[in-house]
Amino acid sequence: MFRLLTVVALLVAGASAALAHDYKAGALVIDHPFARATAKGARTGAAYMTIANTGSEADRLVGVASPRAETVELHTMAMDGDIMRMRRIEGIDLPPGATVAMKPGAGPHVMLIGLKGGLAAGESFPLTLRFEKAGSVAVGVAVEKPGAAGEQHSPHGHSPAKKP
Ligand SMILES: [Cu+2]
Repeated sequence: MFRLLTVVALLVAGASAALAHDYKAGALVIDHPFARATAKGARTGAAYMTIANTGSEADRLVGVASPRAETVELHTMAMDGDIMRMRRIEGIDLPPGATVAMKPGAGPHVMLIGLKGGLAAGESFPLTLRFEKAGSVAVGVAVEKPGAAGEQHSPHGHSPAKKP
């Protein structure tokens, strides 16, 4: 009985390790890059991940690229009165010891503009992150089912009129 339980525990641990994929680049640990599935043929999507700087020197995420979209940008979202707006940012600071969480609904994220086909749950696509000190890191972004209403990234648009 004890042996059986051990095997089950190992299987469960193995499964969650496969889902929670992470990548290391120098002192940076990039955990679980993911995106939410979009409508078929959607032109925009967003990717999220957690980046921890375990070193003693500051680094900065300064670029993102993917063959999956025509343009990939770093964005942030912030409340402007009652309206959630997003804007492009040049980089994301990673102070020593800091963990920056990109997650749906608020704050920084990777914006995919001009998606080549929508994002389907279960697929995975390549994303390259460029850091000032750690250099370029290739990660795989796992596409997950759309979240509960209100957690989805889609409501904010990218109307050209709002661009500076
Ligand atoms: Cu965005």
